Amino acid sequence: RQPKRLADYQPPSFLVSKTDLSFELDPTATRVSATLTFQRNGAGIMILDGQQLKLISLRLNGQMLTDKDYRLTEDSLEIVKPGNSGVLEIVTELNPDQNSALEGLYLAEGVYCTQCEAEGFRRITYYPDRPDVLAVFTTTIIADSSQLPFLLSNGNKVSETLLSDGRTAVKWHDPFPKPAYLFALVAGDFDCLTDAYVTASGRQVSLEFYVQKGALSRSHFAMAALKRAMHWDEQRFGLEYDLDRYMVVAVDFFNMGAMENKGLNVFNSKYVLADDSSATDQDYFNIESIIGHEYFHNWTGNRVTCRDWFQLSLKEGLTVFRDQEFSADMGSATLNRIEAVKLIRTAQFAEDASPMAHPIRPEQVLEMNNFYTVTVYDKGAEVIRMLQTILGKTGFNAGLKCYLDRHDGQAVTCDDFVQAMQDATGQDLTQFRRWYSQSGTPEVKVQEHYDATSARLTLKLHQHTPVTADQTIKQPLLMPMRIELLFSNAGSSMRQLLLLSNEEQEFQFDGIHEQPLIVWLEDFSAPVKLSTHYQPEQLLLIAGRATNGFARWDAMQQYWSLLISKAVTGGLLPQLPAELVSLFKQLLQQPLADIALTAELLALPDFDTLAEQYTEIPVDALLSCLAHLTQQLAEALAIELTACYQRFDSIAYHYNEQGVALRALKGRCLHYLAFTNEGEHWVNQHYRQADNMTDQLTALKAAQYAELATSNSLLEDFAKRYQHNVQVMDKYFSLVATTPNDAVFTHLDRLTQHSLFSWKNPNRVRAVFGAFSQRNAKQFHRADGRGYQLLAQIVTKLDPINPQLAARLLTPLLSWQRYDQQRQHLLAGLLKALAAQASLSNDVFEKVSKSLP
Ligand code: DPP
Ligand code: ZN
Repeated sequence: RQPKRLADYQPPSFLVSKTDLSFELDPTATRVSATLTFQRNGAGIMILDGQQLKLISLRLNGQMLTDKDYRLTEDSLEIVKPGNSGVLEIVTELNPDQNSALEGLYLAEGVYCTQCEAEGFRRITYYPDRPDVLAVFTTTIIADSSQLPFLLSNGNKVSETLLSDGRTAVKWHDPFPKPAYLFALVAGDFDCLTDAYVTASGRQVSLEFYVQKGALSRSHFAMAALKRAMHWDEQRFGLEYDLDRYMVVAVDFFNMGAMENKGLNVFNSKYVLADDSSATDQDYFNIESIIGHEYFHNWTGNRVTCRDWFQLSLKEGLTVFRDQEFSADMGSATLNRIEAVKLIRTAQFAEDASPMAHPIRPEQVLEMNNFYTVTVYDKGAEVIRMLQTILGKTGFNAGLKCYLDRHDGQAVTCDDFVQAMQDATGQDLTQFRRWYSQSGTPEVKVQEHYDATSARLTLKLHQHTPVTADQTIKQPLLMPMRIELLFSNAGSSMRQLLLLSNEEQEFQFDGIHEQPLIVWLEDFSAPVKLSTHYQPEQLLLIAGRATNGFARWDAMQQYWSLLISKAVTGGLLPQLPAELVSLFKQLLQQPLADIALTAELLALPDFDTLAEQYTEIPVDALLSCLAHLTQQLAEALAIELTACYQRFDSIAYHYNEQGVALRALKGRCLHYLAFTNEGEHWVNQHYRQADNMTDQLTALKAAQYAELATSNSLLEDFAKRYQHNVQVMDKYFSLVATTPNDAVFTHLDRLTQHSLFSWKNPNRVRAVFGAFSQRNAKQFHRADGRGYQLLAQIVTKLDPINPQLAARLLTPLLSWQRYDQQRQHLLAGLLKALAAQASLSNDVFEKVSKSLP
């Protein structure tokens, strides 16, 4: 198996200017006729990609080709003498019903659906399936419209014809040239919610949401979110929608969250369907942000796309950044930043430390699906954010405009993007480009020296990026460090942006008349691990005083990390310091104006965040420390927690910033109250009084974490109540999978027998086994290896069904070197056994083989 390398990129030898497709839909024998108008673009043979296709016929310029005119392999078709230009007609046959990988064209629950990114189009027809071949697509779908009333594809609908055999032919035309990965086809029966949007320049756009029958009322929020996103992109970046129609289809069988196909987004139903009784605040948040994300791709991804898949972050990092900015404007910017940083500090730092470490622009890929990662997406977004910090919002906006003007209609590289930023602002970004090629988490050490006689403050910074599995040589990066100097006179402070570029660098401030307390890395201005020399009291001061909300939360996180690491090193359980208790009392008695921030300040770091601070993760010690601290906080603050909980009357459910904040604060109190003597009472009451899904889940989770006796009966009640709503049942599945004791294994077994469970549905599998392996540290990381064994079995079972899903689930097993000897031994054994299996998919093979020495 040969990986592809970025360094080997060659422009395509042939381009396709026009792609005409015709689909005759049939569950087991769909016929696809593709007519490609091609031109030579350089030297080289004509090789088309194709997988799992049955070739029916092939014509070149009207002439039937015979087997001496072409060469067919497992995954390609070579045309021996194509000439310099011409028309190639390819007829293939496929079996959508058998397609459980959910790539290419598949049939699930009566709906035909495609997923072509990254390399799924080659499962539809033979084609130069690479993002730098852009063609104008015309698509005809032929089907029995009594069974499939909606036949959808990209662009504008050209015609609908009733054929003599009773079938219907619907023709679509997309005027914007696009790579094959943005192609989409959907056929099925849906309820359709329609609305309209008028763009800033007056273009009328019809908005259409296609959802499962009966779910119309659950699509209103997503529709409203789409309109907000369209408006926001006009306001913030001056970007308008460009077609007459914007369609979103929600399907339950989907590997990803959603897909930005031109004019026809396909969404995982999880990220469209919502109402107050079934969706949590988090669900609403996710829907708005993903609706925004896919919409924003229309410019950053579709109008300007990637030259090759190594450049994936060009569109994903940028679009995640855009959706984060959108979410920040729609709700609490501080809370958004906290959530984004948590993800970096958990999953992304873990990826950097794993055998799958890669730069945001990977250099070598066996299976592209393995590179839709937190590094490419979320660290990618952090890199874009740093550009904005360095260039300022105005400079950044100008850079984005230059990039889009310059490259509209093209397939380009990350370098092209940075060049546009540089040209628009005049800022030399040569060193900054290293963020694209260098993997790993930089570590920054800071030292402060204050000299009272000269009133001079000297800050000394040192950066170092440890080697990663993929790369041994690391260079210094250009990183923006936002800081604040706090002076003793409350309210007096000074904020600065430092640009660190050398391995070691000093910054001097004169006229500083007292030694300030320094808040480092406001807003997490660079995705690094920072080591400071704070005393615990200083961190509490920062938590109380820093101007930046994120920095206050971060100081609390550092405070706990410090306390816990001392305990872990000493082999003891941490004791609650008195000053912490009094700070928490104060917060509970007088929550800040920002209630949402208060709720975050009262939270302990999660297991994954703590874990990333250790080379060898002390699983058991961390889990005991967290449980112990929770118990201690509950005991020490029972009165204040109760008062705070009762102080805010529950208001009727509404998804808005204030409602989210209040539920979060009450939820945080309940989380601790569950550990008090009256835990059962509080949890039961919270559950019974809830008029919304957020509060119900908060109660269920609190009961489960505190291992209250009521937990099981509440869960049963919940399952009964929502047995007909599969999106909610996924939440139930996940809850059961996070049972913190031995019983979880029997439960998991039972869940896979549940009538709603299907190994072919990624949402179900993720709800059960994703939750178990990623959110049940206690059982997953059992020292006897039972959790690991189970996951390895599941991966083995899933690989032939859906390799993309199997490879994703496998991730937690890869980092075997991060654990103690016993766990290392167990994990390595399982990985070796996996590697020894015949016929592993490329997806699983790539990850397993990288993880073994
Ligand atoms: N699911 C992916 C995304 O929108 C596909 N590009 O980020
Ligand atoms: Zn995306």
